[in-house]
Amino acid sequence: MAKAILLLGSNLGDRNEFLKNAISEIQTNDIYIIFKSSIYETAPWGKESKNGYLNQAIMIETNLQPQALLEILQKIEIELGRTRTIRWEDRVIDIDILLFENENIQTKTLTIPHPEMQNRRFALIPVCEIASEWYHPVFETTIQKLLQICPDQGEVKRQ
Ligand code: A4P
Ligand code: MG
Repeated sequence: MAKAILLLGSNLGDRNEFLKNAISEIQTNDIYIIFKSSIYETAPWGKESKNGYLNQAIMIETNLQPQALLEILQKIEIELGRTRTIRWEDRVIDIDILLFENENIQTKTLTIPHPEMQNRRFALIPVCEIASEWYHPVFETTIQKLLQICPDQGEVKRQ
């Protein structure tokens, strides 16, 4: 089985409930959860919004290939009520694949490692809690090191 790191985010509605429901849906789809980070209150990144985010990282194990995993995660987003409109728009649930083993993937639908993770404290801090020594295959260093050198100043507080 392959290990991967996912990042969950919500900034609309009952945010804790959306994270909880996303995790239980993920578990019913042949995806096994090994570690869950704490839930973090994070300042909106990239687009002005009055709604703060909750973010949580999970480490999973799965027999699925990355593209199949993405499709299942997108199905779960839709089941939970996600509608896609504008990029970075407020959302009830977003599930991104940050890392998949030490794979480097670039297709039309999938970029792994996630191309922005190194620029986002809201991603690096939760991941660091559960996988600080995970080796980033593009930057060839650990998540902990990426957090140390990350210039982002966005607020990230454990809930
Ligand atoms: N896609 C490519 N690579 C991946 C990947 N590794 N994981 C494609 C997931 N999806 C990937 O995503 C758009 C397309 O990205 C998908 O169709 C998929 O094929 P989306 O979820 O539909 O749209 P989006 O999330 O609005 O866009 P994007 O660019 O993925 O935004 P991000 O990077 O997810 O950022 N601030 C805080 N504090 N916390 C947040 O969680 N999230 C965002 C959204 C902005 N600001 C935030 C947060
Ligand atoms: Mg997304």
